[in-house]
Amino acid sequence: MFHFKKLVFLFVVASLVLAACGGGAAPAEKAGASCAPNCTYADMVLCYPQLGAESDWRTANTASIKETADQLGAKLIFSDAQQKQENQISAVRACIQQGVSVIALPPVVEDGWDAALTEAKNAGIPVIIVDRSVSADQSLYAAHIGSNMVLEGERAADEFNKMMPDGGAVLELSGTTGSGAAVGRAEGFRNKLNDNIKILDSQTGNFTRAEALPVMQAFLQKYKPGVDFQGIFIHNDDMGIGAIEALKAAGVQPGDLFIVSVDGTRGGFQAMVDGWFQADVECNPLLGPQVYDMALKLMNNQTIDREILTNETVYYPDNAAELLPERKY
Ligand code: GYE
Repeated sequence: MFHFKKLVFLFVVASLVLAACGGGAAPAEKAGASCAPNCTYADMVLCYPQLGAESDWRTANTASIKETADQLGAKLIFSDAQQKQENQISAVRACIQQGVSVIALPPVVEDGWDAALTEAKNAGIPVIIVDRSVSADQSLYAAHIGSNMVLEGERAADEFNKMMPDGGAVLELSGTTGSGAAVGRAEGFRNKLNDNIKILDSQTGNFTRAEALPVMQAFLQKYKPGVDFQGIFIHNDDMGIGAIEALKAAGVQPGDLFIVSVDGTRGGFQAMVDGWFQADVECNPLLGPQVYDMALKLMNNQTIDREILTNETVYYPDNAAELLPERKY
């Protein structure tokens, strides 16, 4: 009898200790939202701290997120960080304060997210990383939805390998320094580019037309097209359009250089129709439906895939004119 009482006492003490420890565990592991397992889109407040409005890709991404919220009847808290990480971090913190259901974060750069992601986790708000990746530990966010940027860079390299079998030199006009998109594309490009093709120079144009133009002008001051370099790998169509302006002004004709870009926007298709781009590697911005679908699953504590990669292809000039009118972005 005495032993039994002692055992019961020990059991109660042990349970209390366990309960206390459990209470200290990350609240993100609690079972979804309070409406779970029956949450609907009407219960959802989704936070989308957009990174900026730097390109046509981004404009299409924003439209997709907004339109999908309207279609599904979800509430959206949207902001534009103007390509500044500190603005994005403030927007994440404001959403945590407001107690949103889910944060879907397209990070401008890969590093520097640990504090904000930890705060969201401690507040029990799941975070979906959208579009570009983060370098933070996987335990700090629920999942990633976006493109395989390394594969995009590899696809661009394949095009140069086909067009320049005897080798030569190319320039690289790269995206925002430290962004998952630029890091991945640069890495993939170097993985696959034939040894006989040299990367003569690489500079960032921050994914914008306005910044790509002077970078291309500076390249043209230093290197002679067709002599010092035969091709340009451009990390997005907007920078491609900026670069074309500089090339035109320098008297370069469409087809004088091999140019491969990324995104597959209408502007990119037009550049193929006009003979400037020989290929455009697709990167699809229309991620709204997948983001909300996953957000609802997280609210309802359903299992999700940690990594959802978009299925993409490469577009060529031969049918660019035919496809252009159907392009959604
Ligand atoms: O390629 C570019 C945009 O992160 C995939 O960002 C995105 C890139 C896209 O500015 O146009």
